[in-house]
Amino acid sequence: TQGKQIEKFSKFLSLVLRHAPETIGLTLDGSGWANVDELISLANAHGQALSRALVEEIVETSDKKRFALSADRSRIRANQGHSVEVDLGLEAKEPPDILFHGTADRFLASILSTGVNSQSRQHVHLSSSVEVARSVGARHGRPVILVVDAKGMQRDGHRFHLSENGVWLTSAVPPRYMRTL
Ligand code: HQG
Repeated sequence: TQGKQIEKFSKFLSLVLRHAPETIGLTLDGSGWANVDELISLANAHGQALSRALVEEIVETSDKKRFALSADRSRIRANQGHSVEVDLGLEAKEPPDILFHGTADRFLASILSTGVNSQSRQHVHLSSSVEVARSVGARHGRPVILVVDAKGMQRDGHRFHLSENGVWLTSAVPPRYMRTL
């Protein structure tokens, strides 16, 4: 179905725009942008029937607004979630007093001892909503919600950024700033 196609190509875009552009020979610029025409022709050359119409539809319909087009629509990038090193150019921003991180119960002991680390990604992902945090955690197993003292972290010099699609990003959350919900 149409929806399944969109989901398949959305995952493909996440792969090449966040993690492994080299799988199709794509290069991202320092801010994470790829040329849309180049992306489409490289995808086509690698057996992916991506088209301009599909790209535009994915950008517009993505539930999480994962991708953004440049103003002239010639370039595309992922709004967050990168493991490749890019500078999204996000300003530091004052976070709400508390933020939430959703994880799986099997990670809890490790997180409580070493903190939330960004693992393969550039940042730890935090949410202002418990529901969103729960669904992020559920991707990994039985969800557990951590309440993060974002205000305290900021006071102590940790920096926060808000992605274009509403995800709060920071480098790491040390154990002393968190408790389970
Ligand atoms: C865990 C989705 C053990 C961490 C979502 C998480 C998000 C530790 C996992 C975005 C740990 C990494 C990111 C430690 C962290 N010991 N486990 N010390 N520190 N972890 O996928 O936050 O749908 O890289 O809790 O909406 O789950 O892809 O991060 O469970 O915004 O657009 O290690 O991905 O967006 O997992 O998800 P991930 P995440 P998309």
